[in-house]
Amino acid sequence: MTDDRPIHEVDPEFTALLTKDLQRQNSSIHLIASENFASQAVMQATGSVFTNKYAEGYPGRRYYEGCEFIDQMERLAQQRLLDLLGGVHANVQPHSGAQANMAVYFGLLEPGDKILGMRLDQGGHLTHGSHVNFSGKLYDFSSYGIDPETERIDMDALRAQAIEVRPKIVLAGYSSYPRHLDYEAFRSIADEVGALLMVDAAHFIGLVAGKAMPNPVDYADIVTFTTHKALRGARGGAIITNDEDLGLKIQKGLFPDAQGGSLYNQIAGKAVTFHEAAQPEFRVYAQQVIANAQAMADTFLARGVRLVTGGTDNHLVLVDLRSVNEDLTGKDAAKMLDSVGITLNFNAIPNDPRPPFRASGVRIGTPAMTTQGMREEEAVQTANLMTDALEAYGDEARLAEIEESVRALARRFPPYPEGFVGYPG
Ligand code: DSN
Repeated sequence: MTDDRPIHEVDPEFTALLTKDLQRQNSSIHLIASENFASQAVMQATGSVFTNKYAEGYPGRRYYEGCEFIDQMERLAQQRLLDLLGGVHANVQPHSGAQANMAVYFGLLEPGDKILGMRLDQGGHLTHGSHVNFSGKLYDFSSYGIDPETERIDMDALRAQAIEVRPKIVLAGYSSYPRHLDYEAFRSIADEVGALLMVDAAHFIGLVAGKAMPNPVDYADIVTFTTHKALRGARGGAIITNDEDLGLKIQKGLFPDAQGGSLYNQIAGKAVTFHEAAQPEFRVYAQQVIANAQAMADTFLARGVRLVTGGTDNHLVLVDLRSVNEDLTGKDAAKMLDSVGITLNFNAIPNDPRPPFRASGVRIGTPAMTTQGMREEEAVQTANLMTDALEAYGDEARLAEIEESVRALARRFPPYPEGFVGYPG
């Protein structure tokens, strides 16, 4: 028999930390662009008995017995994902977005092959060829950035670069670029140089699922993403391909090349995530995420704060802090904002004169605050409070006043007012 006592009886030391983080989540305004709050149902699935099973392999072809229901559950997750986003082949096993990207590279390329992706410090991602990451160490990445004037991806320059480099994969996608991607141009560039088009949609796939953004599955050969950002689900990754053969190669790139046994509790959570994202309410949510980002952007601009690209089309706003205080680094600003109840991360701005660990910007994302229940009115309030705090940097008395207002606002919008399933808080 398993121990069926509640967690606070079994492990009070752990439970004290859990309680503190629940309180932290319930008492702040959350603006980390890659975070969200999973539902009770998703957490029930991730905390379920599916955590107990080994099932290496894929449905119908396992290295362990006892996989009858795991197979059905994984197939359910795959089918729900294809129904939600389109495509031909779905893989729901990646532990993370990084593992999803690794599986694509492992499955389709040889070490040393060429990929063209967006530079990390211009808005890309670690796994898009950063020299500190396996991607940059194993593959021959060339990087594109944004035009210094427009701060947008210059598709003509990208085309010229692709013609020169002749990569096997053209990789689109970002972790801090606040604008739509021109999928038609990406597609035609990939076709022109005989490359596959891969889109890493981790940040925005939830907005695609909610029909608030164009769908990269309509254009790309391969789409990778995470399931816990704007998609608001269980933590993990997934891959969709538009070709069965590509899907099978990538499937092998994941298992056995990159991963062993998958996290079946997380795959269970993904199955529930895809179900939730298919509901009409999720469309309302996705629209609201973008409306909130635009309301925040407009407020910052009205207060004289410079934003990279001058605004946003998606869930992201990238603030150039130098327009508020020339001496304030991203790191110091993020720490101060967290102390007054606004949680976000510092971020390099394009061509940042500061090193990445100090940076000159902060990145704002609206998926989590929208799940908290905030709408445009609160987004405007939040942007004003944030600007007040940045302007008051160093003035502790004023910051204490601002914190009171932030906490009062946050208290009206706790993500888990009743605690969460199996643990009342
Ligand atoms: N670490 C994620 C982000 O914050 O954008 C991407 O993997």
